[in-house]
Amino acid sequence: MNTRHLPCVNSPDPSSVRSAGVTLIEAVMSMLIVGLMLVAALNTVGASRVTQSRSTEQTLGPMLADELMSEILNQAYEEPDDTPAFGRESGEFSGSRSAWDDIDDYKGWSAGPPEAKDGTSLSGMQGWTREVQVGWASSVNPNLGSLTPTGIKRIEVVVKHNGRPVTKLSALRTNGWPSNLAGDEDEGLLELIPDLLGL
Ligand SMILES: [Ca+2]
Ligand SMILES: [Ca+2]
Repeated sequence: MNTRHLPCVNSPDPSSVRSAGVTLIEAVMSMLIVGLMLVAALNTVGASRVTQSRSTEQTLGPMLADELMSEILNQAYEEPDDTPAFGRESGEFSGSRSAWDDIDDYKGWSAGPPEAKDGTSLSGMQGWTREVQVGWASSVNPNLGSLTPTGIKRIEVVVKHNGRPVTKLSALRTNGWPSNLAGDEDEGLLELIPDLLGL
């Protein structure tokens, strides 16, 4: 009769088991620390990019608003060559501002990316949009709107970046000079109100 002897298996050394356990814990802890450091680094990079984007918006937003508002305020208060309409008159097309010659020609206009007066898109301005609203302002309280002509037009330019409003610039322009209101009489400009939105 053959007797088969099983190989003798020694029990693991308890000290080596403890050592392996400690090594595993150290590895896990190291991975956790590295992971936390990576998350912190990514958060820092993200915050830096947001700060950079906000800084760009604070610079370009007012510039774009100022440039367009200056153009509008340099137009006549009312259509000089045709029967005035509160909006664009005949022959003044929305594709180009070249023929626009009075303030309310800009009513409801918007372009993104922003355009020069001849309709040429401004380079490097992807993601930016300019919008204009023109309406009547109350002669009693110019902060309020009016559905009927009052002799005061409110112009509002809003600049958006990636769909988010970042700058609003408002101005009031008069035809004659209302004696009950203060402002720049020579220009017929009552007030110019800059507003950085969401910054
Ligand atoms: Ca016009
Ligand atoms: Ca007009």
